[in-house]
Amino acid sequence: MLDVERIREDFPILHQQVNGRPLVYLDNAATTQKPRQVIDALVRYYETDNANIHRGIHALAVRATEQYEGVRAKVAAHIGAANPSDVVFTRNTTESINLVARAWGDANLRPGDEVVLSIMEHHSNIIPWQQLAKRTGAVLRYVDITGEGELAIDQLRAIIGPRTKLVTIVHMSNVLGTINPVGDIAEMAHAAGALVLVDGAQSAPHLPIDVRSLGCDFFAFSAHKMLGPTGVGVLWARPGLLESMDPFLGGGEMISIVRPEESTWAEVPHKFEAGTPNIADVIAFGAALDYLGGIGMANVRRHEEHLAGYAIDALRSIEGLKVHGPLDPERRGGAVSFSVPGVHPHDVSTIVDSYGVAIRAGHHCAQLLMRRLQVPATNRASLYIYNREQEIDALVEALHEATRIFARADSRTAVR
Ligand code: 7TS
Repeated sequence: MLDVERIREDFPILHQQVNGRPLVYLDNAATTQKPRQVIDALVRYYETDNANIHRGIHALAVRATEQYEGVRAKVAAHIGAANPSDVVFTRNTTESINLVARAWGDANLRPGDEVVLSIMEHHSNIIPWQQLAKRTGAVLRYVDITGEGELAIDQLRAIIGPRTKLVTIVHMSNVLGTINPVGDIAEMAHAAGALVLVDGAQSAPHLPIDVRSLGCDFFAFSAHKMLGPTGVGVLWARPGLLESMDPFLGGGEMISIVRPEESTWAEVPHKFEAGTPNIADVIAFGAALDYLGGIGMANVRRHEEHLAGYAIDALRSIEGLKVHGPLDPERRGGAVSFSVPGVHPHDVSTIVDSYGVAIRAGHHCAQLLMRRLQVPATNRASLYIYNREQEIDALVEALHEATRIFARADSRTAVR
């Protein structure tokens, strides 16, 4: 088990009162808080090493370049990738997916080709494919979920066929918490000659990841959901794939030789990192990876599995409350969406906020899933390494208060 109290000492932001109560931060699926080590790395870089990278041969440029490239190697190690050169830094998961849609999709899809995705995808794994379909005449095929909020795997098996060129699937749902069997999905897709993109925005922060055993072709995630700064994303591609793709953006840093009419490209991954990258935040992301590595991702997972089970049981003790997604913590992560009967999700969040508890209300950028669940929005509590059982208790106490307030309001309306 994690020493949560010890971990909490590293997060300055957690030690504050909100609305007169200790802050309970349960919006980690949106973004996580940053430990002092990450904040210090940012400050240290700007105070001692700031320079542009991959150019200039002065000492600061060399130090900045070494640190930036060192983080690429750390990312590769963190996700079990064989080569740092298969890791591209982007701005976020969204940009990583758009990069694949443009640089791979435009060159490889023809009218009638199929892209298979699920209705539990985040908009960032839907919209780029809709745009690609418009450009190329490709067709999107959606896989449904089961009543338990798991991927309808038999339907997926039936949909994948000779026209399938890409299966693009979320590893862990940001709404349902569902963990999808991406290893099995990759086998099915590859048997049909299709590639597989895994949206790892919610899995990379919470599960041990080994891209080689997952068997996928692309893996995308964001630093800010795993203790790192905003503005840094990762796209990993299977060895050889990036070489076969044309660049997404053109400009400085990504070229080899520039001629008036035509130019040649730099080696991968630099071919995909046009312009000055987010040097400082990439370097600080390295401190986040060190931090998670120090804890161990298996320990992160164990902690969250326990806490998710605790949260689901505690939430379900509220009469009529519905938890969406799998109830078994072994089959899911710590993003727990729920609906409180008779209270709009935004009202729930506002009341809970008055207790110092930060949760999210809304469609969570998953409107297709909301429609399938037949709800306009949900509330969502999402967990991380610094959360404790007593914070779940604070949430549940605040939810009881929300239901009491709305029950009173209802009875007043009924009298009138
Ligand atoms: N994919 C999934 C599964 C996500 O949860 C998110 C962000 C993204 C992609 C996009 O990540 P970005 O870093 O490019 O924005 N999810 C959420 C969320 O659930 N609440 O706020 C952001």
